[in-house]
Amino acid sequence: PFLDNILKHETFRKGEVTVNFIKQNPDLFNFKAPRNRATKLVTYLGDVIVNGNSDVKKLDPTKTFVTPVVPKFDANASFPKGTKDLLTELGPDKFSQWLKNEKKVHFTDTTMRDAHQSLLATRMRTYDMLKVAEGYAKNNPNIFSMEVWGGATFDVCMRFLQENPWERLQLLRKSMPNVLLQMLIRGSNGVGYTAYSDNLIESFVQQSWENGVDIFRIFDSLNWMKSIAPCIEHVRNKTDGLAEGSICYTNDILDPKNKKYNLKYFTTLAKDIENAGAHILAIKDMAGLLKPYAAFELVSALKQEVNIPIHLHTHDTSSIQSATYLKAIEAGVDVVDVALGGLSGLTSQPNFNSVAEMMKFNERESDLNIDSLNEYSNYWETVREYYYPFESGLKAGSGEVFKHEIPGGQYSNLKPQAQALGLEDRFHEITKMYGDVNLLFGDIVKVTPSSKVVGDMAQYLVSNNLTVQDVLERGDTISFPQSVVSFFKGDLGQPVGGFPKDLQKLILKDEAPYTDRPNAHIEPLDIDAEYADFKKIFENDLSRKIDFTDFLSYKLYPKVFTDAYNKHLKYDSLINLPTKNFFYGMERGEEIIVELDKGKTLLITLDSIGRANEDGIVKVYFKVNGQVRTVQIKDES
Ligand code: 3PY
Ligand code: ZN
Repeated sequence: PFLDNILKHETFRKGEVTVNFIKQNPDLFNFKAPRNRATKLVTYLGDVIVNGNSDVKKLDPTKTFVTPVVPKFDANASFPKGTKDLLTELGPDKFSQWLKNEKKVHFTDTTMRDAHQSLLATRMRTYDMLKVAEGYAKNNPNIFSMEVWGGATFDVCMRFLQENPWERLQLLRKSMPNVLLQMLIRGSNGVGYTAYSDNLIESFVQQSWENGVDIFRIFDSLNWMKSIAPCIEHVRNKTDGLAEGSICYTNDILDPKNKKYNLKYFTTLAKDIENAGAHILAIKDMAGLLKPYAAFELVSALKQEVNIPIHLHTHDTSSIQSATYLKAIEAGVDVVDVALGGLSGLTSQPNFNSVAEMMKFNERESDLNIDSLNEYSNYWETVREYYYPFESGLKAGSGEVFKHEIPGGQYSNLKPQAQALGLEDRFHEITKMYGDVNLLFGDIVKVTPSSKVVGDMAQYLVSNNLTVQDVLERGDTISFPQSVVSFFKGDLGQPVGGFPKDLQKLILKDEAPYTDRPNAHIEPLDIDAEYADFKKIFENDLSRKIDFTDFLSYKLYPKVFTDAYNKHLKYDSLINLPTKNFFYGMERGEEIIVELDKGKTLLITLDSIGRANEDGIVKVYFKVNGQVRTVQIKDES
């Protein structure tokens, strides 16, 4: 590579080389390690063939897969105008007014974010999204927005899928330039589980916008305005995108015994969000607790109280949430969140295809191509099979959600977590305990990350055969999970009505709690200095260019980023590897095509797998574009 750099250097090519040429051109030393991507790719495949993908915990050897059918679209046609074009034309404030004045009901498609987060533990790969993104945006340009980023996807992308979340965003942006792209951001907790310094979140918001996000759905896991408002401000100050502030719905506004989370509470919070500068108000019903008649009351009241459009999000865990949409639409809600049929229902969003049918011939019907939506639903139904190890196992709607109030996204993760703790047969004890812990904590808003605290505590109590009563009676002798201690200290902010004081004492022991913003206890980031240090460590080894977005990934998830980086060094990018092969390797004789870059394609065949030698090394024989490649893999079994 050094010689290569010399030969390519402008001075050299002009024939102007002097004796000081090398000394004067330190950039000659900027070369990357040879990419050798094919070898790295077959090393990955060899690893999975011999040892399996460590993320796949249960394999069904009888499982067969059908190739998904990608609905047709014209690759050469230009993109029809959509909401993104309108935002560019109007700017965020006028766009918000436009939306409020629309008569028809609009739809956000969550298939590429919340749907798989809530059904498949967030494992959906960019590969499967990109197959349909362009066609979907061309065939269905009247969709209000595509939720494609944020929430748990950021973490899972790196942690389990060996992907770069920013690359996913950039690629989806390119494939869907006409439709608004939406993300979910946890206020001061960003896309993490704890508070970060304000300037880190500000930078994150700005980069998210620059890389493709248009709508920022902002919430706080305790509905704390002090965490929501700064994030709305970042969107207003640093982007030309839309700030969508959320009220997280919990409990039941129609329950006369519910004195805390009643209609007044939600309308006051909504007003605060509007006053903080939000362009859209979201009702974020993360657990699917907003029942139809309550939705009518809530949306009607909010329509009176606030002047910005209202966007409703729910999860269909109970299976009655399309009725909630019907009543919300009757009350004038502006946008609802839905997922394409194949990835809808249960802990995911209500079924887009069916809700679109529900609205047919109604005065608020939207201009949708339902036949096309059905084709895409079929695509996702087939793709979903690749992800079978990540299914939650929930087979039918559950009315119990109104008791335990577990968010959809958490529900699909709770079972594997219980399994990992050897508590699979006590799953319903955990869900019941979750409800008990919520009451013990004073009935809090439960959504990431506060929901994780409740989940951790519930699992802890069940696995140690403790009850809520035990906590109250002898909590001073119990050492609680770290997340619980941190929560009671104030690290996630302040819950509605404050912490139960006696319990807080039992849990914190001698530690003192605080009540101001967690960010006040975090030093602002010295971005320039830290970015420079980061580059020194990470810059030159990867085949791709490391940039500022990587720095943000690192600051949010230092260990996860570093692990993903090291895996990238070993395997290079796996983004173009088909999902079946990513999770399950290859079968003998199987041939696959992997497009490394535009126009650079590998035809890979698995010829044979040797036996482990006495050191446990297995030789795996591939053909890559006709040439034999052998990799040696350590059998870890
Ligand atoms: C997330 O924060 O990831 C959520 O989806 C919360 O509902
Ligand atoms: Zn959700």
